[in-house]
Amino acid sequence: MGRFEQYFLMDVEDVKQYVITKTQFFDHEDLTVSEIGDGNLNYVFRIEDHTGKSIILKHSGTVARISDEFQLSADRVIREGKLLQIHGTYVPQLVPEVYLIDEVMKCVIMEDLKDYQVLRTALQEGVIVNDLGKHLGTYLAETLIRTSDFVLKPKDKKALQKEMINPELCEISEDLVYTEPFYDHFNRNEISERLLPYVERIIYSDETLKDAVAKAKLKFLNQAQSLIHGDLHSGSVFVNRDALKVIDPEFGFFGPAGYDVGNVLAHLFFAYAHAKVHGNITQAEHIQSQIDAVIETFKQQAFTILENHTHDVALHHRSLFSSYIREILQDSYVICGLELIRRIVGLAKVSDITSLDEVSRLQVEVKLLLFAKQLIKHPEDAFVYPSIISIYEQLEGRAA
Ligand code: SR1
Ligand code: MG
Repeated sequence: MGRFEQYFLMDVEDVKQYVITKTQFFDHEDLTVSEIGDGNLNYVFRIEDHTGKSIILKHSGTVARISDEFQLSADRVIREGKLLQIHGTYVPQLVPEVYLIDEVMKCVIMEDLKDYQVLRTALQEGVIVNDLGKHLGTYLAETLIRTSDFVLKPKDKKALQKEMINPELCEISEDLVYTEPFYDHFNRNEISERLLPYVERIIYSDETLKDAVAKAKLKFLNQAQSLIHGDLHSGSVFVNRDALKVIDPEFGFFGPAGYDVGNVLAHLFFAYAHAKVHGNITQAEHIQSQIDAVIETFKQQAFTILENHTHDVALHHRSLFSSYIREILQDSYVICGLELIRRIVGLAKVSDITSLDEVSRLQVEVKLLLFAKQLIKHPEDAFVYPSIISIYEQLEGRAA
């Protein structure tokens, strides 16, 4: 049996040999390989030759990098590669090109986004990303509506659902997003001493909030609306001044469409709060306008796709299209609240918040918790304001 015909966890040297042995991307063997992954689960290698030509190889182990409490099948990277290809058929300009999927070695080779940077970093550095909201809104509308029952034929959708079933990674989200931030039953929450009394008052002791979270969790468990990305935070988005690519859909499965929209909104809120603390008003206004643009673009493009591509005459009703989009947005506001809370209370934080000084961090965390709670309990309120930011800003003075 050849060297790469049975799975093992590859290191930098193995990856170099793998690329030389199994692919023909490079004309020679003088390659530099570096591990550049900073995610919680996988390994990401950049392979480059002396001319600057490069590719990315993403590789899964059977244990998550963040903690060996998470034992996972290495097949997740295969699903991720396939999902990138599926979403790529709808929005080729918004995802990296996949060159190879190796089901044995559990790796995917894809386009290197060398000229891009992580959205979270870009927004913290004050970069103005042109059409950020428009690109994200397009990605959301195209991927979520085109994989819904309106556009996919029933048998095709069910076949894809079977292929994309993702119980292990769904369980991580079920626990880390919907349960632990509210009950801490695995003792994995990470809360500073200063924040703890607020979490106890605002989150742990609010039974009405937990009722609303229970309803949202049930939707995550049983609502197979669309083939979602499943982890669409600003570390899963690469940008330069004019373009955007979404990576890392390994948490993807057929779930509630609002899950992706809500994640995008939550992480733009983290960026907004970060910019405000640093007094970068231009950046805060840029982010606010992009939040509004995500929602507007999603609404408009979702409607256009529904109107032009709904195959089932029994579903082709404009009033249904409008109510369907509204329902997705309402779910998105709930998810936005859930994502804000889990990143403040639970495991897996975001640097927009952890990089702040202690006093500002506490103020922002409390304000975001109050905002998140309002979104979860009263998502319909978000339709009343011209911008969802108004709800957050109205909480000024109620924080810490
Ligand atoms: C155990 S993984 C922790 C988190 O990292 C991923 O990006 C997902 O958001 C997951 O919940
Ligand atoms: Mg990820």
